[in-house]
Amino acid sequence: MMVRLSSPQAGIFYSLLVLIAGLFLSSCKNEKETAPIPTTKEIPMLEKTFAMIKPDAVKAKNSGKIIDIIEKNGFTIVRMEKTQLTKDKAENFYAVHKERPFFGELVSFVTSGPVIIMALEKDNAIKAWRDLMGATDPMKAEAGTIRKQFGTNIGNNASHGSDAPETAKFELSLFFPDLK
Ligand code: RTP
Ligand code: MG
Repeated sequence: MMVRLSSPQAGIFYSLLVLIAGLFLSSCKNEKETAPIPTTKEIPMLEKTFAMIKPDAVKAKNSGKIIDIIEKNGFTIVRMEKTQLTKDKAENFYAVHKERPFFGELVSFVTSGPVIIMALEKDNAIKAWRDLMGATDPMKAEAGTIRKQFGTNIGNNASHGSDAPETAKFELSLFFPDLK
C-alpha cells in the first residue's frame, strides 16, 4: 500500500533520512578511529641479540651451516668472532645458573673449545633467534630448528641465545663492549 506524504511530512521524512545516514556514516568513521592499537608484542622493533655457536657445533664443522641459516632468516650479523672462553668469562656469562647442579659441567663444556660469538640484528631479534634455535633440549626442539638439526643432548645443544632484553644487553656488553 502506498502512503502519500503531504509536503511538510515529506520534508520531515527526508530530514530524518539524512540524519540517520549521517549518524551511520559517522559511526563507520569512529570505528576506524578506534580500531585496536597493536600490543607491543606485535609491533616490529629492530633489536640486537647475542648468539653463540657452542663448542660442539664448531667442532663438528657445523658453523657455516648455522651462519647460513641465520642469514637466510633475515638476521644481520653485526659482529662475529671466533674465540675460546676462559673459565672466568664463562662463569660470568652463565652467572645466572651458578647455583644449578649442572653449572660446573656447563662451564667446562662452553670452555672446551672454540666458539663463534655474534651480535645479531633483526625485528624482534631476541625472540626470533630463540625460536630459530628451538628448545634447550634438542630432543624436544621442533623440526627445522638449529638445536634439532645440530644439537646432541641438553648439554651439547649447538647454540646459545639471549632470553630477554636485559640479558641481551648484559651479554652483548660482555662480549662486544664497543657495540652501541
Ligand atoms: P642457553 O642459555 O645456552 O641459550 O640455553 P637456554 O637459555 O635454552 O637454557 P638455560 O636454562 O639458560 O640453560 C643454559 C644451558 O645449561 C644447560 N642445561 N643443562 N642438565 C640440565 O638439566 C640442564 N639444563 C640446562 C644447557 O646446555 C643450556 O643450554
Ligand atoms: Mg639461557
